[in-house]
Amino acid sequence: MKSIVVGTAGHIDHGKSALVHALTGTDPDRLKEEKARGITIDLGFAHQTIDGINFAFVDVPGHERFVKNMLAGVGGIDLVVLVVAADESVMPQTREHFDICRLLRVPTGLVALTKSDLADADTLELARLEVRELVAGSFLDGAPIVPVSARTGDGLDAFRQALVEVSRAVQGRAVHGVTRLPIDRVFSMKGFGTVITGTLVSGRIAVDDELAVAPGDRLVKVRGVQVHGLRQTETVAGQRSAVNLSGVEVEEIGRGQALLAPGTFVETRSADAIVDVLPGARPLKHGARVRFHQGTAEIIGRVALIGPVGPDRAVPAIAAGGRAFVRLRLEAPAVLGRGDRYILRAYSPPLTIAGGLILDPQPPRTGIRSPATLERLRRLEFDPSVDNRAEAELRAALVMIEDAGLAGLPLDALTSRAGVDPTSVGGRADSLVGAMQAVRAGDVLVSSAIFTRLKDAIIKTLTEHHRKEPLSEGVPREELREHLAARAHPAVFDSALGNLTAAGAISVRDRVALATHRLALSPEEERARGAIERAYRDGGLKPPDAASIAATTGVSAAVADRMLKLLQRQKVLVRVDVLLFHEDALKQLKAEVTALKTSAGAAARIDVATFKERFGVTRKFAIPLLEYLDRERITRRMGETRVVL
Ligand SMILES: Nc1nc2c(ncn2[C@@H]2O[C@H](COP(=O)(O)OP(=O)(O)O)[C@@H](O)[C@H]2O)c(=O)[nH]1
Ligand SMILES: [Mg+2]
Repeated sequence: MKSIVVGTAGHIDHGKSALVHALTGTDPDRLKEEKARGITIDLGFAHQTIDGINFAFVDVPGHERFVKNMLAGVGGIDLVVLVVAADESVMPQTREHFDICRLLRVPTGLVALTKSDLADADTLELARLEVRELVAGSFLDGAPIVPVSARTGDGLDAFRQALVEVSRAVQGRAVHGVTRLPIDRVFSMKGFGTVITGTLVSGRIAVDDELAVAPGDRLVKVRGVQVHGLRQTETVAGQRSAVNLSGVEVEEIGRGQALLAPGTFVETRSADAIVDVLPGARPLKHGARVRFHQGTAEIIGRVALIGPVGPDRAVPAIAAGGRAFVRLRLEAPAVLGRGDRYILRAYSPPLTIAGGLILDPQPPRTGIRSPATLERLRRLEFDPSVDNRAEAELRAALVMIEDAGLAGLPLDALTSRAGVDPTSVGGRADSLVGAMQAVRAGDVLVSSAIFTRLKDAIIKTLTEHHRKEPLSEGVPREELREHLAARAHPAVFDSALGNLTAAGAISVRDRVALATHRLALSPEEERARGAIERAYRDGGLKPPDAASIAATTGVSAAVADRMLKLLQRQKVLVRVDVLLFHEDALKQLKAEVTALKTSAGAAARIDVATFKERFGVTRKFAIPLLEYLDRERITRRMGETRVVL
C-alpha cells in the first residue's frame, strides 16, 4: 500500500489541527498545554487510510514562536496542505510556512480554504484570489484550492478526493538508500522502553537491526517497529515510523538526532552549500549568525560567503532573492549528506531568511576567497530535481577524489560525502576507473592525473639517483615512499610501483631501480664480481671463507669487500650466521629437505648426523644451515632431531 506523509502549513488558528482531526478522527493536539490553550505548540500526528492510500499527517504549529517545531515536522513530508482560513485569508505565517516549503522543495500539495462556514461567497472568492497570487509560479501553482469546513463537514469529501488526486504524483522514496530517520520525538513506553518516531526518509529499518544515533554515534538495536499504530517486522522509506530501541535511555537522545545505518554519515561542523535568500529578506551578510535547520535539527552557526571580495575589499552581501555559494560553520556537529535541503533563520528575531542545498558535507579546509574554491563549487553544483543522478554523483566524486590527493578517497566516502547509495558505490567506482578518471588502490580511489604524477615522479627520482650514484642498485623502497608519497595511502604507493613494474619500467626489491639500470662497474670490479659469485656457486653448501676470498680469487681486498657487499645487496649471496652462501645453494637445499617429506611422509625427520652425511658437510656448516632451515620454516627443532614441516 502506498504511504504518503502529509504536512500541514499555515497561520495560527486557521484550522490546521481541526482539519486533521476531521479527516482522521484523531486530535493532533496531544499535549495538556495545547488542549488548555487551544493552540498547537509541538508537532502532532495522526493517520488515516483514504482510497487505499496510507496517509500520515504531521500537524505543525502555526504560531511564529514555534516555527522551529514546524521546521522539524516538514523535513520529511511528501505533500503539504497549505491551510488558509477563508475568513482571514493569507497571513504572515501562511507566507513563512509557504516559503519554507518552497525552499525545502516539498514536491507537491494543495490548499485548504478552511472555515468556509464563516465566509460568504465573496469573502471566499477573495481568499481564493489571494492564495492564487501567493502560489503563482510555485510548486502549488494550479494546485487544487478546496473550501472546507471542519465544523459542518462541508467540502471534506471534495478535499479527500483532491488529496488522493494530488498523491498520485508523489514519487516513492529511496528504499535502497542509506537508512536515515531524523528523530522528531522520543518517549518511554511502559514495558518497551525507549521509542523514537520520525519519517524514514531513506532505506529500511527491521527488527534486530543495529543502528547508530548521531550526532553522538551511539549504537542501538531495534527491538520493534510500528507503522500507523501496527507492529511490523520492518518499515521502509516514506513511512512515518515508531522504533523501539534498546541500548539507549530516553534522556540520552532527542529531536535533532537521526537514526542511521552505522558508518554511513560522518558528523560535521561545516558544509559547503548553495543558498537562496528569500525575496522579502534582508541581504545575507558574510559572517551572519543564523539558525541552521536540517532534518529535525536546529543548530546555531555562521554563514561564510564564498567568492572574491569587492573593490572596496568588503565581502558583498547576498541580496534579497539572490543565490550564492556559502560555507556553513556550525557550533555543534550535524549529520549532513550531499543533496540535503536546509533552512536558515536569522538568529534574532528568528525569521526565515534563506534555504538551500548541501553540496559537500565535509569540505576541505580551503580558503573561501580563492578562485579555485569557487571553481570547485561550480563543479559540485547540481539540481536534484533536474540533473541525472548518476552523472551528478560521478562529478562530485571526482572533485572529492581530487581533493583527497594521494591519500585517496575511501570508497565509504562516496556515500557519506558524495551521496552515493551504498549499493551503487561499486558501480560508481567502476565508472570512474573505466573512464580513466580515477585509479582504484585497495579501498581508496585516486585521481588518475595525480596517480600519473606520482609515477612520473618515481621515474624522475630514480633516473636522478642512478645518474648521481651509478654504483647504487636503487633507492630503498621506504625512502622513496617517504620522499614522494609520505601522505599517500600505502595501497596507492604500492599500486604505483606495481603499475610501473608491470609496464617493465622499474624493478622493485628492497630497493627500487629503473629496469634499464645496470651497475657501472669497472672492468676489475666486473671480473671480481664474476669470480666471487662463481666461487660461492661452486662451493655450494661448503662455501669459501669471506676473509680469504680476495686471495683465492686474486683481486684486491678492497674490491673483494665491495663486491661481497654488492652481491649481498643483490641477494645473490645470503648471510647465514657468520657464513655466506650462494642463493642457489640455499634454494636447492630447501627443495631437497622439503622433498624428504614426499618420500618419508608425515614422519620425515632429520638430525645433525644424517644431515651431515646426506649433504656431505661438517658440523661447522650443518648447525647454521639447520638453524637457517628452522627460521625459514622448512624444519622445526624437536629436541635432538628436526621435523620437516
Ligand atoms: N467555524 C469554524 N471554526 C473552525 C473551523 N476549523 C477550526 N475552527 C476553529 O478555529 C480555531 C483554531 O483551529 P485550529 O484547528 O486549532 O487551528 P490551527 O492553529 O491552524 O491548528 C478553533 O477554535 C477551532 O474550533 C471551521 O471549519 N469552522
Ligand atoms: Mg494547530
